[in-house]
Amino acid sequence: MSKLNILEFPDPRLTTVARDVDTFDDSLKKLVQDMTETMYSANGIGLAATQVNVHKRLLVLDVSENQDQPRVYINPQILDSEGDQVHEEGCLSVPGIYASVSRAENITLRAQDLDGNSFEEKLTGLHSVCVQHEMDHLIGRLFVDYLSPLKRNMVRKKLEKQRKTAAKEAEEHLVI
Ligand code: GNR
Ligand code: NI
Repeated sequence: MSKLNILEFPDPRLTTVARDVDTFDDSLKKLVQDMTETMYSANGIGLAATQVNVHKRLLVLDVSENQDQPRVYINPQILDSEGDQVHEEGCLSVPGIYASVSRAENITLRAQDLDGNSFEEKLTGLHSVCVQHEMDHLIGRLFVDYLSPLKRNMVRKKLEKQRKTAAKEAEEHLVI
């Protein structure tokens, strides 16, 4: 298993639209294992392939309390959605930024598993939020795209500042 690098906003590669997975082989299993390890190690509850610069339609998540129920959804499709919910969201590609986003409350999802078998699930609450957040990544969309351009610019500036501070600290450590 290996940990993968997570792309960060405003990296243009995060705007790539992913393509369907059509080969269910060992390299797909390895990718899912690596994505799951990357998600756990970053303390995330979900990860889309787009975030690790793989532009295929798949996502992993684990919304269980003990972080011991990893799930994978390949070629996910929302068949039906109803209701609304507002949830505070964060994103491993937009570190340290949180904002309320309105999404469907319940979704009926069709996806494939690692062997290519199709299944359907009805999802609610955080599970539903997380799948919708990840599916947005697969079409090149981030939760900050729901904010006003002004707020999105503030996010960009804050991340730039965080990166500069981190780089400066790394340099100082080197000098000392
Ligand atoms: O770790 C994550 N937490 C989270 C919280 C609320 C709504 C969505 C998420 S997904 C996010 C991980 C991530 O960036 N997935 O793409
Ligand atoms: Ni995200």
